Amino acid sequence: MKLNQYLDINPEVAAAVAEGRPVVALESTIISHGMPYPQNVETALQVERIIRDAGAVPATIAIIGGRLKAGLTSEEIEYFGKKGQAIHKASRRDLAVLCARGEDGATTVTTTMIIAHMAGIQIFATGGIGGVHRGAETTMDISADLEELAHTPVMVVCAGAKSILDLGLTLEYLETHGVPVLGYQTNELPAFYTRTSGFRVDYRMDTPQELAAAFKAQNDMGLGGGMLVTNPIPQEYSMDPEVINKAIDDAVRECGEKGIQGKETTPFLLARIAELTGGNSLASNIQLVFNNARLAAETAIAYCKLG
Ligand code: PSU
Ligand code: MN
Repeated sequence: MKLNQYLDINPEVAAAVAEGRPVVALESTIISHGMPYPQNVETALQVERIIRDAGAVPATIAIIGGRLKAGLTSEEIEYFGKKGQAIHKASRRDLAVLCARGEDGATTVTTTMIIAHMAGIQIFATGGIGGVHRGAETTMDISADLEELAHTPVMVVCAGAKSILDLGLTLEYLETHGVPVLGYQTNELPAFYTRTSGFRVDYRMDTPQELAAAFKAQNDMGLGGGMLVTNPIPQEYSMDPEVINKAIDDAVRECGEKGIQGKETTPFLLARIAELTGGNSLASNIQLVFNNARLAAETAIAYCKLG
């Protein structure tokens, strides 16, 4: 494998990739900007344990001192969790400058996909992706995550999209850019905190083997681009739609009133929704990440078996 001069692959991850063993990438913006300390660090460490217990190697991805890192130590995870929003939230546009300046960066879905691909990792687990924001027809706020899914061949396992986004427009965008949206054991796009949204996915897949086979076909044909797996939150942790939708509507309205824009929008909404639901949304968020980590590990194992 040809490595670029900015990339450091943790030795355990490098060995697994070289030997064709399963590896699951994890993002660091969810740690620094997606959850409060200390739950962010506890969750990140537990997610790594779940992936190991399932038989795959975790690779949490971040930028440290201008180096692209595939695989963090627990001390590094603690550092990202403690620094929180003081860390630069790094999207595609930030990579070059952060590396040239030797700075730290928390990787979003976009930059985690980029670095995972550089490191030879194909499967990535997270909570939620960015998408087309409500009101995007005037703000043009469309997450770079969608563009990255269109171009970079990494499978992203998420719990669907939150209704802080416009779910219909997000699906339209993914369709235009040729990104398959797969429902795991469901025909409906899950809405992150709830199992249903009223929107249909492109295909229902019932096993990790089916997911792996679809991704293998896409890669073998050289179609390029990623694949989005949407895995519903387990029933016992899903939220009452009325409660969560009210909190989301209130948070979106406050966001507009405060004039919050750009990269601050998603972290503001996540934190405000957690406050408005008395922490219930955070508890659900943590459980759905665990659930996605398990499915991603099983899919990575199935993918490796395809050779
Ligand atoms: N959704 C979540 N938790 C998160 C994010 C999204 O439930 O932590 C983060 C991810 O890193 C995602 C990013 O890639 O927010 C999207 O930000 P933006 O909307 O600014 O593109
Ligand atoms: Mn945005």
